[in-house]
Amino acid sequence: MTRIDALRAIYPHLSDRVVVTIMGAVAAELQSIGHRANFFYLQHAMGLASSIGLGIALTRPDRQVIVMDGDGSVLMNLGGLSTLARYRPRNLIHVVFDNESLLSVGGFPTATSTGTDLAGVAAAAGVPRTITVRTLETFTGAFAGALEARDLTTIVAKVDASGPAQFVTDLALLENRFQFQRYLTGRAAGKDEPPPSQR
Ligand SMILES: Cc1ncc(C[n+]2csc(CCOP(=O)(O)OP(=O)(O)O)c2C)c(N)n1
Repeated sequence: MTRIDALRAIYPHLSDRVVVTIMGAVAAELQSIGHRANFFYLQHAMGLASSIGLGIALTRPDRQVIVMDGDGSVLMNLGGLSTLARYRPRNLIHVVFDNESLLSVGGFPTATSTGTDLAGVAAAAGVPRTITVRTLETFTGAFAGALEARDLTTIVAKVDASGPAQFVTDLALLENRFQFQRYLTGRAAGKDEPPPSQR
Protein backbone atom coordinates (compact mmCIF):
# COMPACT_ATOMS: atom_id res chain seq x y z
CA MET A 1 0.00 0.00 0.00
CA THR A 2 1.26 3.49 -0.75
CA ARG A 3 0.39 6.36 1.56
CA ILE A 4 -0.89 8.51 -1.31
CA ASP A 5 -3.36 5.78 -2.30
CA ALA A 6 -4.45 5.47 1.33
CA LEU A 7 -4.92 9.25 1.55
CA ARG A 8 -6.90 9.32 -1.71
CA ALA A 9 -9.15 6.55 -0.40
CA ILE A 10 -10.14 8.44 2.76
CA TYR A 11 -10.02 11.97 1.29
CA PRO A 12 -13.82 12.18 0.79
CA HIS A 13 -14.22 11.64 4.56
CA LEU A 14 -12.00 14.59 5.39
CA SER A 15 -14.19 17.41 4.12
CA ASP A 16 -16.09 18.11 7.33
CA ARG A 17 -13.56 16.93 9.89
CA VAL A 18 -10.57 18.55 11.57
CA VAL A 19 -7.35 17.15 10.12
CA VAL A 20 -3.88 17.59 11.65
CA THR A 21 -0.82 16.08 9.98
CA ILE A 22 2.82 15.90 10.91
CA MET A 23 5.23 17.62 8.52
CA GLY A 24 7.10 16.18 5.60
CA ALA A 25 5.88 13.57 3.18
CA VAL A 26 2.37 13.08 4.58
CA ALA A 27 1.70 16.83 4.58
CA ALA A 28 2.97 17.24 1.04
CA GLU A 29 0.96 14.28 -0.22
CA LEU A 30 -2.29 15.41 1.39
CA GLN A 31 -1.79 18.91 -0.01
CA SER A 32 -1.12 17.45 -3.45
CA ILE A 33 -4.56 15.81 -3.40
CA GLY A 34 -6.18 19.11 -2.49
CA HIS A 35 -5.71 21.50 0.41
CA ARG A 36 -8.70 22.47 2.51
CA ALA A 37 -9.13 25.10 5.21
CA ASN A 38 -9.73 22.36 7.78
CA PHE A 39 -6.26 20.83 7.25
CA PHE A 40 -3.38 21.86 9.51
CA TYR A 41 0.13 20.65 8.71
CA LEU A 42 2.22 20.83 11.88
CA GLN A 43 5.72 21.82 10.84
CA HIS A 44 8.96 20.84 12.58
CA ALA A 45 7.49 19.41 15.79
CA MET A 46 7.94 15.66 15.29
CA GLY A 47 5.80 13.65 17.66
CA LEU A 48 3.42 16.45 18.55
CA ALA A 49 0.70 16.13 15.91
CA SER A 50 -1.31 13.91 18.27
CA SER A 51 -0.87 16.49 21.04
CA ILE A 52 -2.29 19.26 18.84
CA GLY A 53 -5.11 16.91 17.84
CA LEU A 54 -5.77 16.04 21.49
CA GLY A 55 -6.09 19.69 22.45
CA ILE A 56 -8.55 20.35 19.64
CA ALA A 57 -10.52 17.17 20.33
CA LEU A 58 -10.91 18.02 24.02
CA THR A 59 -11.95 21.62 23.43
CA ARG A 60 -14.17 20.82 20.44
CA PRO A 61 -16.08 17.65 21.35
CA ASP A 62 -18.56 18.57 18.60
CA ARG A 63 -15.91 17.87 15.93
CA GLN A 64 -14.22 14.68 14.81
CA VAL A 65 -10.45 15.05 14.66
CA ILE A 66 -8.17 13.01 12.41
CA VAL A 67 -4.43 13.03 13.16
CA MET A 68 -2.04 11.75 10.50
CA ASP A 69 1.36 10.80 11.81
CA GLY A 70 4.55 9.01 10.81
CA ASP A 71 6.30 6.17 12.63
CA GLY A 72 9.46 8.21 13.19
CA SER A 73 7.42 11.04 14.64
CA VAL A 74 5.44 8.80 16.99
CA LEU A 75 8.66 7.08 18.09
CA MET A 76 10.11 10.47 18.98
CA ASN A 77 7.31 11.05 21.50
CA LEU A 78 5.95 7.71 22.64
CA GLY A 79 4.58 9.44 25.75
CA GLY A 80 2.09 11.13 23.43
CA LEU A 81 0.27 7.80 23.21
CA SER A 82 -0.15 7.49 26.96
CA THR A 83 -1.39 11.08 27.16
CA LEU A 84 -3.89 10.38 24.38
CA ALA A 85 -5.09 7.26 26.19
CA ARG A 86 -5.28 9.06 29.52
CA TYR A 87 -7.73 11.65 28.18
CA ARG A 88 -9.35 9.23 25.72
CA PRO A 89 -10.96 11.74 23.35
CA ARG A 90 -13.69 9.71 21.69
CA ASN A 91 -13.68 12.08 18.76
CA LEU A 92 -10.06 11.45 17.72
CA ILE A 93 -8.68 8.99 15.19
CA HIS A 94 -4.90 8.63 15.08
CA VAL A 95 -3.59 7.30 11.78
CA VAL A 96 0.09 6.38 11.82
CA PHE A 97 1.58 5.81 8.37
CA ASP A 98 4.37 3.36 9.20
CA ASN A 99 6.91 3.15 6.38
CA GLU A 100 9.61 1.95 8.82
CA SER A 101 11.64 4.93 7.73
CA LEU A 102 12.44 8.61 8.28
CA LEU A 103 11.55 9.10 4.65
CA SER A 104 11.37 12.89 4.66
CA VAL A 105 15.01 13.24 5.67
CA GLY A 106 16.59 10.56 3.55
CA GLY A 107 15.02 7.27 4.53
CA PHE A 108 16.91 6.12 7.60
CA PRO A 109 15.28 2.98 9.08
CA THR A 110 13.28 3.46 12.29
CA ALA A 111 12.71 1.04 15.16
CA THR A 112 9.55 -0.29 13.51
CA SER A 113 11.89 -1.85 10.92
CA THR A 114 13.51 -3.84 13.72
CA GLY A 115 10.34 -5.01 15.41
CA THR A 116 8.65 -2.22 17.38
CA ASP A 117 4.90 -2.68 17.05
CA LEU A 118 3.28 0.75 17.35
CA ALA A 119 -0.27 -0.59 17.57
CA GLY A 120 0.96 -2.81 20.41
CA VAL A 121 2.59 0.18 22.10
CA ALA A 122 -0.63 2.20 21.72
CA ALA A 123 -2.70 -0.64 23.17
CA ALA A 124 -0.30 -1.03 26.10
CA ALA A 125 -0.53 2.72 26.67
CA GLY A 126 -4.28 2.33 27.03
CA VAL A 127 -5.66 3.32 23.62
CA PRO A 128 -8.94 1.36 23.53
CA ARG A 129 -9.05 0.62 19.79
CA THR A 130 -5.88 -0.24 17.87
CA ILE A 131 -5.24 -2.06 14.63
CA THR A 132 -2.41 -2.63 12.16
CA VAL A 133 -3.37 -2.80 8.49
CA ARG A 134 -1.33 -3.65 5.42
CA THR A 135 -3.70 -3.30 2.47
CA LEU A 136 -5.83 -0.51 1.07
CA GLU A 137 -8.98 -2.52 1.68
CA THR A 138 -8.24 -3.18 5.32
CA PHE A 139 -7.14 0.42 5.79
CA THR A 140 -10.36 1.89 4.41
CA GLY A 141 -12.36 -0.64 6.44
CA ALA A 142 -10.49 0.25 9.64
CA PHE A 143 -10.95 3.97 8.98
CA ALA A 144 -14.68 3.60 8.37
CA GLY A 145 -14.94 1.46 11.49
CA ALA A 146 -13.17 4.11 13.55
CA LEU A 147 -15.45 6.87 12.25
CA GLU A 148 -18.44 4.80 13.30
CA ALA A 149 -17.05 3.60 16.64
CA ARG A 150 -16.73 7.10 18.06
CA ASP A 151 -13.90 6.12 20.34
CA LEU A 152 -10.18 6.85 20.42
CA THR A 153 -8.57 4.68 17.75
CA THR A 154 -5.00 4.23 16.56
CA ILE A 155 -4.67 2.79 13.06
CA VAL A 156 -1.15 1.80 12.09
CA ALA A 157 -1.05 1.60 8.32
CA LYS A 158 2.01 -0.20 7.00
CA VAL A 159 2.95 1.66 3.81
CA ASP A 160 5.76 1.62 1.26
CA ALA A 161 8.72 3.88 1.95
CA SER A 162 7.94 6.06 -1.05
CA GLY A 163 6.84 9.63 -1.14
CA PRO A 164 6.33 12.79 -3.13
CA ALA A 165 8.91 14.10 -5.57
CA GLN A 166 9.10 17.34 -3.62
CA PHE A 167 8.06 18.57 -0.22
CA VAL A 168 7.85 22.30 -0.80
CA THR A 169 4.44 23.84 -1.36
CA ASP A 170 3.28 27.42 -1.66
CA LEU A 171 1.30 27.28 1.58
CA ALA A 172 3.23 29.14 4.27
CA LEU A 173 3.04 27.98 7.88
CA LEU A 174 1.42 31.19 9.13
CA GLU A 175 -1.11 31.27 6.29
CA ASN A 176 -2.09 27.68 7.12
CA ARG A 177 -2.30 28.54 10.81
CA PHE A 178 -4.57 31.58 10.40
CA GLN A 179 -6.80 29.85 7.87
CA PHE A 180 -7.16 26.81 10.15
CA GLN A 181 -7.87 28.99 13.16
CA ARG A 182 -10.62 30.80 11.23
CA TYR A 183 -12.06 27.44 10.23
CA LEU A 184 -12.10 26.24 13.84
CA THR A 185 -13.69 29.40 15.14
CA GLY A 186 -16.26 29.52 12.36
CA ARG A 187 -14.72 32.58 10.79
CA ALA A 188 -13.90 31.13 7.40
CA ALA A 189 -12.47 33.43 4.76
CA GLY A 190 -15.11 35.57 3.14
CA LYS A 191 -17.40 35.66 6.15
CA ASP A 192 -17.90 38.88 8.04
CA GLU A 193 -15.71 39.03 11.07
CA PRO A 194 -16.84 40.90 14.17
CA PRO A 195 -14.45 43.56 15.44
CA PRO A 196 -11.98 42.18 18.03
CA SER A 197 -13.90 43.82 20.90
CA GLN A 198 -16.98 41.67 20.15
CA ARG A 199 -15.22 38.30 19.75
C1 LIG B 1 12.11 17.43 16.59
C2 LIG B 1 12.51 17.22 15.15
N1 LIG B 1 13.60 16.48 14.86
C3 LIG B 1 13.94 16.28 13.57
C4 LIG B 1 13.22 16.85 12.55
C5 LIG B 1 13.64 16.62 11.11
N2 LIG B 1 12.70 15.75 10.42
C6 LIG B 1 11.73 16.24 9.63
S1 LIG B 1 10.78 15.07 8.95
C7 LIG B 1 11.64 13.84 9.69
C8 LIG B 1 11.29 12.38 9.47
C9 LIG B 1 9.87 12.08 9.82
O1 LIG B 1 9.72 10.67 9.84
P1 LIG B 1 8.31 9.98 9.89
O2 LIG B 1 7.48 10.58 10.96
O3 LIG B 1 8.56 8.51 9.97
O4 LIG B 1 7.63 10.36 8.52
P2 LIG B 1 8.13 10.05 7.02
O5 LIG B 1 9.10 11.13 6.68
O6 LIG B 1 8.74 8.69 6.99
O7 LIG B 1 6.89 10.14 6.21
C10 LIG B 1 12.71 14.37 10.45
C11 LIG B 1 13.70 13.58 11.22
C12 LIG B 1 12.09 17.62 12.92
N3 LIG B 1 11.32 18.19 11.99
N4 LIG B 1 11.76 17.78 14.22
